[in-house]
Amino acid sequence: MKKINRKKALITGICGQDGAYLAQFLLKKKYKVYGFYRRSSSDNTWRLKRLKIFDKVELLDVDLLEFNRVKDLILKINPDELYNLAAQSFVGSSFSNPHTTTNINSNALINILETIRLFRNRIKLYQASTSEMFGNSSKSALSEKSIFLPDSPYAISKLFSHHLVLNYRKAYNLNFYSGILFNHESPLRGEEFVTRKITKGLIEYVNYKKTLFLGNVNSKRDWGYAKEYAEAMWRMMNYEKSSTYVIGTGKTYSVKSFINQCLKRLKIDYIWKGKGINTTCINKTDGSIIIKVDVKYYRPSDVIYLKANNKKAKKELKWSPKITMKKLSEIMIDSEIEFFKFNN
Ligand code: NDP
Ligand code: GDR
Repeated sequence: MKKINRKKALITGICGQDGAYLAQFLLKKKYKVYGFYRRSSSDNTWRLKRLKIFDKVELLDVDLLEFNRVKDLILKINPDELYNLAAQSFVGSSFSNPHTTTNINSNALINILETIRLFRNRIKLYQASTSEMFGNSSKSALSEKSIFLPDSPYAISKLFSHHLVLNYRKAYNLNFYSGILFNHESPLRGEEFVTRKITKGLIEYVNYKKTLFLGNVNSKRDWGYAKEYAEAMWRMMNYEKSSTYVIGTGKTYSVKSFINQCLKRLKIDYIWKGKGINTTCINKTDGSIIIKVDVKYYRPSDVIYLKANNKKAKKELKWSPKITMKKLSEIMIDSEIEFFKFNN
């Protein structure tokens, strides 16, 4: 029988939201999938299990700051495509943990870049860049040519890595890609990010009448569906030449609008009262407080408006998102209800 040569992909941060969806997508494309993850005493592989792919990927426990281990494993696996997704990805936490954020988001990347440059320069690399790099630079739709004005240790660490990838691509003629992804969410989103915090919090409100506390509900984000963004990463890596792409929906909504859609899905009649730190969302039927703003969740500095210009990705990658923010809120609320039933 003829032996089929499966393409090999290596994903750092495979246990995160994007890592799990990307692994699922690549397995469907018949790739052999390897993942670097960090060993933990509590289970951090739940997303792979929920997607039923835990036993289909090869997991390797790696400290990404250990050059020799990173190098040896990359050489041994010899992947066709390497997706660097591992990160301390929570913007809020980067203010209190700037060292950790910089170590994993910036310094660890150097081990990968040097390994490819020195030993395996045919490996394609995808770097997970972010719309946070734009900061509050403009209220226009942001493209690959827009100005960067990072406003958090997280955004700064990611901008350093973005520039490093561009520098290695140019200086050493390497197949390096940078995806500037705008916010993308799903039922697999970490619970501290605002969309998931809202869907989980509202289900707790429905079941226990527990009030949900949030920060600035007027921030606007360009929210897409993570599953569609995993495909964009792959399309990028398989485009004819290495480049940088903005990936987003081109629409922006406030945190409050996302909440409103969730409340509609839950058929709760509500009213917003007050402004700024005095904002509350009240249940019109029984007067209970559904949401209350708490200054504790405000950031020392925050990006207040982000909207993508995705024309380049649409034209060159033929990538176009289909899931709207309304649909996304429905997917997340419905999944949260199921998840709650399953666990209670
Ligand atoms: P997650 O936070 O869900 O996943 C990040 C992964 O990195 C987790 O598996 C985490 O491990 C791992 N990680 C964190 N610190 C370390 C460390 N010290 N050593 C090894 N692994 C570590 O993020 P997403 O999946 O949402 O995002 C993927 C990438 O894309 C990130 O780089 C993020 O910054 C970037 N990005 C994300 C966007 C989004 O909207 N989701 C938008 C733009 C960019 P563990 O599971 O153990 O915590
Ligand atoms: P973000 O996502 O910072 O955009 O980074 P997050 O969901 O944390 O915040 C979005 C906006 O909501 C406001 N907000 C709150 N945020 C959180 N987490 N918790 C709250 O209680 C709350 N209340 C209001 C925030 O202030 C902010 O304005 C995400 C991450 O995935 C990054 O890794 C990625 O690079 C960017 O998206 C694009």
